Amino acid sequence: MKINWFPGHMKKALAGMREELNKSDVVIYVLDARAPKSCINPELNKFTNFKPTLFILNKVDLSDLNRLEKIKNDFLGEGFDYLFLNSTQSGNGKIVCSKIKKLCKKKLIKFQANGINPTLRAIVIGVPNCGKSTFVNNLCKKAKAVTGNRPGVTKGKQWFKIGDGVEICDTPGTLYPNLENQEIAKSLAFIGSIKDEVLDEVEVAKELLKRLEKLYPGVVAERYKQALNLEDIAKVRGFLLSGGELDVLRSARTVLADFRNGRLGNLMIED
Ligand SMILES: Nc1nc2c(ncn2[C@@H]2O[C@H](COP(=O)(O)OP(=O)(O)OP(=O)(O)O)[C@@H](O)[C@H]2O)c(=O)[nH]1
Ligand SMILES: [Mg+2]
Repeated sequence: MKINWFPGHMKKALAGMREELNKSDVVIYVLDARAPKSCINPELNKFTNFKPTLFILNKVDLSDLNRLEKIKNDFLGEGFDYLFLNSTQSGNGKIVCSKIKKLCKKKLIKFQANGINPTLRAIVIGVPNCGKSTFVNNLCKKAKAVTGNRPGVTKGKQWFKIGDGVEICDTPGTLYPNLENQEIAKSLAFIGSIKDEVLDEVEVAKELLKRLEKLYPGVVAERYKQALNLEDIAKVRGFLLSGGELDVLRSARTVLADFRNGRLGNLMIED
């Protein structure tokens, strides 16, 4: 299985994003905390032109805090900062605005010296399905951007006032043009950033089982009554086709859904 999915609409979305990016003071880069590094475009700096960046390690409620703690400092430095968030919960506005202001301190000081309180603009970017629109909605308090548990929900860019002198822009999810590193491509498939329709779900689920066994031995066996592969999962769950054959596609979909919905526990599936 070779994953390389970069549909034409994403090329258009990336070009459109560049315009909004130029208008922005800061980038809010939403990452799925179950595979945060895989979510980062390797050409990020070229793309953002070194704009201050706030990394949102989103979906922490589904991830492994022990492992996140070990890598969190990689998201901290000159011109960048991070936050761990569960965007489905409200009450993140204050901390997000204060981090944005900290990252834009130079601009704020310059304007405030002239008696002006400038509006700070933040563009929200990230791979499909990482929770950008949910994050934006949470900050707007009212649901404004459309969300859904599949990639490609947001089609166009939208600016929202989130109060306190900050405006943010939701954008459609984008992948990078060339997913050369297949381990990264697989991680993106596991977290649902690449449409299942263009993937071989059985192959993706087999790879996920392998990755889970390596990083969290015992988790799969515990969930599926000691079964470790799709055939055995079909047996223990009684997934049979009308001719009596094992329905491995149903096992694959079950494994993917269980992982994505947190039923296998709090996991970070990046190496
Ligand atoms: N558990 C959990 N689920 C989340 C969180 N943030 C978002 N989600 C869920 O993730 C799914 C995708 O959320 P969206 O906000 O539509 O993601 P998006 O990044 O805007 O997706 P695209 O517009 O397709 O790029 C939805 O089912 C959300 O409810 C979070 O912090 N925790
Ligand atoms: Mg969206």
